[in-house]
Amino acid sequence: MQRIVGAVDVGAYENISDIDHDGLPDIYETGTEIYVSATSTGSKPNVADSDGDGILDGVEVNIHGTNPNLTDSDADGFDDLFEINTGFSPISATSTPDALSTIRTAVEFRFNAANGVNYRIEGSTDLQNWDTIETGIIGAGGVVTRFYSTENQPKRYFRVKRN
Ligand SMILES: [Ca+2]
Ligand SMILES: [Ca+2]
Ligand SMILES: [Ca+2]
Ligand SMILES: [Ca+2]
Repeated sequence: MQRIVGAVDVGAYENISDIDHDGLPDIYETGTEIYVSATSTGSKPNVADSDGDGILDGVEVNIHGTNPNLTDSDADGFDDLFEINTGFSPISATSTPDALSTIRTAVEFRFNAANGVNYRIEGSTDLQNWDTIETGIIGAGGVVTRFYSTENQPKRYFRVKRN
């Protein structure tokens, strides 16, 4: 069979062992915990996510270019996965998530609670079905205030009941 010089010879990889199924051949995973190159990664051949940062060794090496032995490849104080998920570079210390802050409006829920009375707060998405959000609130003859984040929060209706 004629070989094509300069192209990936898929046939050569068909029988290469990847025990932990992380996308890196065992022979590339040297287990030294020191990354040298994509074919000498320092990662563990029997652990799919050597540094435990939530990204497979092969995905770190071949897709993100991050270090499979370090949770924070660029040492900027944020883990690789968090940087990737927030759109920052995990391999550039000048691209760092603490440059970003956001403002989000929360719900402030207030009710007047009588002295010594036990209240519970319920929430609903549809005004039909109500779930208990907090129970055992003992009134002190004044206003009770709660703040609820609106992030990933489908409940837009709140009410209070005496227990
Ligand atoms: Ca591995
Ligand atoms: Ca990893
Ligand atoms: Ca990593
Ligand atoms: Ca980082």
